[in-house]
Amino acid sequence: MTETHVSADTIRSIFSAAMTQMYRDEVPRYLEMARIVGEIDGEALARDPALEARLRRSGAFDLIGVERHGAIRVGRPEELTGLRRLFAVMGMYPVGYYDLTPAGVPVHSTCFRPVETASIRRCPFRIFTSLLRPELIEGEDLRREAQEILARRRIFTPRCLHLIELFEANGGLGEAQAIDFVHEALHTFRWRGEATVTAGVYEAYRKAHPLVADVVCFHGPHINHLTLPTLDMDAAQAALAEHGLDPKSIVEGPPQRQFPILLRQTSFKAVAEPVRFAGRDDVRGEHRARFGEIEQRGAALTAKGRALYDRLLAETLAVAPPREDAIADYSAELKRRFADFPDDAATLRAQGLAFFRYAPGETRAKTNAGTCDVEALLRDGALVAEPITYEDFLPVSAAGIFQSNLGEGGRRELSAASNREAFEHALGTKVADAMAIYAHEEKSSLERALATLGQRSP
Ligand code: OOG
Ligand code: NI
Repeated sequence: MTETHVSADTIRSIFSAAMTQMYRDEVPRYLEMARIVGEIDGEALARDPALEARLRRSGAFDLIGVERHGAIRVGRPEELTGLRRLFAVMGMYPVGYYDLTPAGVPVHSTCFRPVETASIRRCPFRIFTSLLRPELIEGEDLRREAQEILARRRIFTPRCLHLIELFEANGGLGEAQAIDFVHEALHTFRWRGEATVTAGVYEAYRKAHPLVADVVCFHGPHINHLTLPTLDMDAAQAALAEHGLDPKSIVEGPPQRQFPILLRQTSFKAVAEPVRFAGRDDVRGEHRARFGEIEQRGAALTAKGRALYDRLLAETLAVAPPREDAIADYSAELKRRFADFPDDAATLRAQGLAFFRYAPGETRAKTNAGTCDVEALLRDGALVAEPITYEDFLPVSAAGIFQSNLGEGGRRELSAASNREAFEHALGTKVADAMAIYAHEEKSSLERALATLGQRSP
């Protein structure tokens, strides 16, 4: 990057703001959700006078009411490669591989996101991106036709491709180019209310799987939801229902806790939007794909912590699956099972269940050159440990979000092995390992803090 280049963080911020504006215009119910969540957050801040100071310390205060993520779905490997190049302009890189087939959704996914802590603090916006696995479409004719339909579309404007090439050649974009780029990139994610196929073809794919219809029958990967953070997930969930926004019936993820872990999320179900189908007879219909979501993030878990989380959730789902007529049982069982998950920072750290970021504390270390007792430094307040926020997604939760928004018939029995190699081949690179990113952040923050304190690492 040179002096005249705009930073990737800045381009991502402009993009995220523009995307938000576009989605709030396109989906009025999303705007209504934002208003409701704003009220809930205001109440949470008023109720707990210490909350603001805590949020300011972690940098989260300035990001209240700022969109955290969105999601798209693409159909062809070349489209995924193109998205990788497009998101790189904005400092968003693929982290994690998610196989959604066990949940009956014929896609696999990654998340394009900023990776450096400072970048996440400036603008945390990320895009959950799914690639259709056409081999899982039932029926040979439908499968072949889907690939033919997808092969005909172009999801990037020529100007967008040109600006991506400029970025790649020069290592950055100038100010006017950056603004032009965001404008062009938005076209890729815009909803056009216009199918590329006839009503009959659309109906055939919808019957095969509503997600396949959403990917195959339109001009490109329209943004299918945006996600706001909330300070009080349970109150927000209740408020969405009270205001008639039709939220999904359960909050995905862990139960409400003193010490938040991973990710809690809920969404309102997709709205029906008018569609004009291709063909001479100007047939109109509707399509349900677009919704709104809220999330609340807690600490990233180590492999050991994650294994405990996965086990407790699997046990809950086995005993009390969240059926529409048994939601209370599910919630009670979840709470009961998660009593086994330590709920305070000290225990989570001592047992190696969560990742922490270390920094020098307020009190000076009792200099004791040569020895380096992290526990003693923490006890003395010379060193402090704050949880590292989880910045990724959870496959079981993502499956729940997909399902509740595909309407009827969103679940199929799919017996397919996950295929990370094929995904990475389509992407044109390997996905980064989220766990390694958190582990590195923990280790390097400790080394930096100890160096500042004049202590050698253990
Ligand atoms: C993506 C669903 C996954 C989340 O927050 O877990 C997701 C989709 O519906 O395309 O966004
Ligand atoms: Ni989402």
